[in-house]
Amino acid sequence: MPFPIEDHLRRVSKRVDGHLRELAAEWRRSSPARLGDALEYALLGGGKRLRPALVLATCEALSGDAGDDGLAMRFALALEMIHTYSLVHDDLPCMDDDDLRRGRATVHKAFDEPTALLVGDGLQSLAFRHLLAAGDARAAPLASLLAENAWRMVQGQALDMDAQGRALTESEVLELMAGKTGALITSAVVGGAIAASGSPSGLEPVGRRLGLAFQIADDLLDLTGDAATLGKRVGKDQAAGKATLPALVGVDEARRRADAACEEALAALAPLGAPAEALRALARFVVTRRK
Ligand code: GRG
Repeated sequence: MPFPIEDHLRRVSKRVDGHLRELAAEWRRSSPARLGDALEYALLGGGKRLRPALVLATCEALSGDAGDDGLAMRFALALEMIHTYSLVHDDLPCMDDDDLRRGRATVHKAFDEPTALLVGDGLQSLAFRHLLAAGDARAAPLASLLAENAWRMVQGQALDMDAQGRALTESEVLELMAGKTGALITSAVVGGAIAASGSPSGLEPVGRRLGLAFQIADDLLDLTGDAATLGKRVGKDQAAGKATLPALVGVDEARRRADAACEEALAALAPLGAPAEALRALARFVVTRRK
């Protein structure tokens, strides 16, 4: 029987949303009202919660504690806060200038630009504060992992901005993708492993393959998906002349590479057996998703 990935993601989202709702309520009590409202709006605006799901499934695959009170959940929430900050900042007029995210107004449209900037800044601090409050020796290596990969994401974004209006080579595009999107996806898998066993457990290449597959799938959705399902504008990479893998090698070859990256990840996960079932289903979801 196929793994019920949609149900699984719904269950993870419900757990993650519950924790984020509680945290947002706590921050609202101690923040200026507009900032508190905007933090809550940004964090609870839907989203697939794919990164938290990857953290928890990796932890489970290695027989770690993926429960609500465990370190893996704490890391999953911190990672989702960093991901949310990156989306809020990326949507700003000085970056991608988007009005729509997760099917509703972006934070700077629903509030204002300075508030959106502060939401992103605040989420960076709050992510590390939440993770380091764990009182667990593994929180420090997890914080280092998150800091390193959030920095790699910023570098990837800078490469993307430098590339506007100029042709990139394939290796430059791959480097950009590995930073902008791959870094946080890789940290989800590695973080889940560290929370479970104290070490990356050889799963970093799996994270990198999934990061690559995710970004190619995202670029393909931008070309072939529809705005109503995706909850964001489509066709904007092409309109902006952005260097993406599908633009460089064509849609069919890009699809083939995403599938190959997914297959490589699945092969590496095969020895983990039944406990890695959810993680393997998430790997497949990365390339089959419609949003
Ligand atoms: C501003 C420092 C800084 C970085 C921005 C996130 C990012 C880097 C750029 C966003 C542009 C973009 C759409 C990249 C493609 C990959 C990506 C991060 C897609 C959104 O992630 P999903 O699909 O989003 O997991 P949800 O809404 O489901 O959480």
